[in-house]
Amino acid sequence: MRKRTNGMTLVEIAVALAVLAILAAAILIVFSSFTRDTNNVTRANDLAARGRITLDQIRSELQFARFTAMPDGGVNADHTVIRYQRPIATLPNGQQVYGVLLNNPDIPVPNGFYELAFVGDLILRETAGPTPPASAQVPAGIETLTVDWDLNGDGDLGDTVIRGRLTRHAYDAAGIPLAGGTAGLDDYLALRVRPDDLSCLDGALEHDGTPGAPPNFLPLDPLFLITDENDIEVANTSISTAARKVRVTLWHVNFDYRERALLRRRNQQFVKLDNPQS
Ligand SMILES: [Ca+2]
Ligand SMILES: [Ca+2]
Repeated sequence: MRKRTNGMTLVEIAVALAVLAILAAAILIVFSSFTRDTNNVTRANDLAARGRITLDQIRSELQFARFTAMPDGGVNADHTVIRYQRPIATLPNGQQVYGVLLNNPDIPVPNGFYELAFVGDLILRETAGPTPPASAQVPAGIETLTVDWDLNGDGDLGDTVIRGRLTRHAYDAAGIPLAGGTAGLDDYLALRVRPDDLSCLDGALEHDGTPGAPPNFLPLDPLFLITDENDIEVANTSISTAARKVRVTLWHVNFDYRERALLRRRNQQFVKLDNPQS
């Protein structure tokens, strides 16, 4: 019988190498899927953090806001724009003057007003999703990305989501935009085209569960909602002393690493109005 040497045969080495290669590949696969998952978690956390920062900014913006004593103060029809004034000076008799304060240097513009407005920059459309009409919130000519996967996780391909940004604009008393009065607040925001009214955008972005037609869609989840003490909506036509808070709901979105899913995060806050509405 041939005596076995202490070393490994060529075949044994080949087998060992093959096993090592398989192990390395397996580790790589596990690691890369772990990295992707971590990547998605990071992206989702970034969205939530973005929401908290923007809510803080909006709170300091709206805390002293007043909607009355100006034309069309309050929110627009689909709650994507909020128009308000802020106190800019106090008269000798103690009365507050409302309007706009332009920064750097501080230039008071009595009776001017601000708007926080959502404006879309990308239409994200599922294959059977509606095409919204052009509007102030969905400017004509912005890109449309049609996808054959479910953006909002409700099991159908019939939804359209508008991704966009939130910008603050300042106007003089006549409604003319003020130079230097525009400031970007946030981007990667998203609102869904309302199935019952394609010219309206709404934050009802999650799992509407309704492949069917309106009126069976999610309860409305608007961007800005003016409410009373009990969190009940105060309609624009009757903004008065009853208005106590602004409910702000932000949806942020980003693609996941495979670009086959939309990561979505919702942040909401009630901003208490410190100044009484008159
Ligand atoms: Ca869908
Ligand atoms: Ca749907």
